[in-house]
Amino acid sequence: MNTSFKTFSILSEQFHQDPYRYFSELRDFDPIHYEQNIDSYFISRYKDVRYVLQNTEIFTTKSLAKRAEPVMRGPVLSQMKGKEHTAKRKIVVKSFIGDSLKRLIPLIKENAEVLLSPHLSKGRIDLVNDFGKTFAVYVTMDMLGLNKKDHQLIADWHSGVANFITTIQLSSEERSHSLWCSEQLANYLLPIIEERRQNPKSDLISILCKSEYEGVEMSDTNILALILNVLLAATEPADKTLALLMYYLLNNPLQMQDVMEDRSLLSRAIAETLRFKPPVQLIPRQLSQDAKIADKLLPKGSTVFCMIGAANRDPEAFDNPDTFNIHRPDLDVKTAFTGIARHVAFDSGIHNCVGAAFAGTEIEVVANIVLDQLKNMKLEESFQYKESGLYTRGPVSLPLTFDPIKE
Ligand code: 2IO
Repeated sequence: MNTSFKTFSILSEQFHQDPYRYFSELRDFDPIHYEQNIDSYFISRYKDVRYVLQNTEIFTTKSLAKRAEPVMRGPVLSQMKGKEHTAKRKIVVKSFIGDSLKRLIPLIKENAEVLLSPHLSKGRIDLVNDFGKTFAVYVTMDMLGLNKKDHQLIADWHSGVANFITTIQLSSEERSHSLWCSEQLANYLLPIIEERRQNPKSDLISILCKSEYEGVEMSDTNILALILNVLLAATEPADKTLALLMYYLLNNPLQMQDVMEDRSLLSRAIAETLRFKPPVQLIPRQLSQDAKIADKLLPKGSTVFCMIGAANRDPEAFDNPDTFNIHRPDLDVKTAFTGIARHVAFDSGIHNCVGAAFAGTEIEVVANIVLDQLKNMKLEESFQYKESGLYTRGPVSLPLTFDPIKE
């Protein structure tokens, strides 16, 4: 890349095929990479990414007004500021930690078992398309208190909405499809919000309906936006994380053996997967004033994208960053699923992921079930591994073979 900097583009097919090939040169020679056709800067060094994420007054989340609000139909948590942000974040986060999280564990288990069982006699499963994607939707629907008979509808609408947020250059057809999906979700969810206002249960939609901000209940629009926010943020990265975890364990048989012998290592393996291959690769911010990043002056209003994958592979932050190593001493499993983690897969400022602890638990529960039930699990022989996505990124498929269980 060295010689062809001027023409290098993050939007090129080569970059999309394997962004990780370019990260070290980006960090070394072009750490604030300007992408002309979308008038945006791409930040790749760990210390610059941390600096941007931690200074939300300068590097604001206003970027989401265009990127998310049209399909979220209102403000999502990460767009909020000050008192409102603190209060509403507290309401949402409660559903993802402590007793609420404990109550979700049996549901996560049941979903994993129900969705795996039809495949057990076959000896083959595509962990992404036969399992992971539906599993992610099921778990999110349970936490929201939605009826899983509608999972296919929700999955299809969710993917249209996700596409809006995670596509860097959207065609006008894609845009209108995403807006249509968002409208279908609104039509589906608004009557449920009304119903939960009358008959609240213990699910997250009911909690949002009952909660008050500044002494009044939230409006339908605000509740809807938070539901869509959770639907997207809980669903989109889950199948990717599970597939990445299994792929890198299968590729590192000694580490797989360690995990099989001591399942308490699984949370280290998940944390290392999030460092090594974060499913959310980009976090956008917008400058509220002229500001310097690594001595480069960027004008007020600029859009910057923090490159999470590149930051997590920065040798300034991690030893041997390009090695997948669940035993790495610079991985602190106690903080790995919190906003103060060393890796930046969950953001690292006030907007850090509210679902981080939940995500760690969800993946640990489902991975344990997969490892227990798919005996002698291997990657299918002819399989060519491929990832896709610039914003959220994960394996396109993960066909596995295993010893079938006789019916
Ligand atoms: C929903 C991109 C999957 C979030 C987003 C518009 C805001 C926020 C994120 C993550 C992951 C999604 N941003 N979750 O990057 O809630």
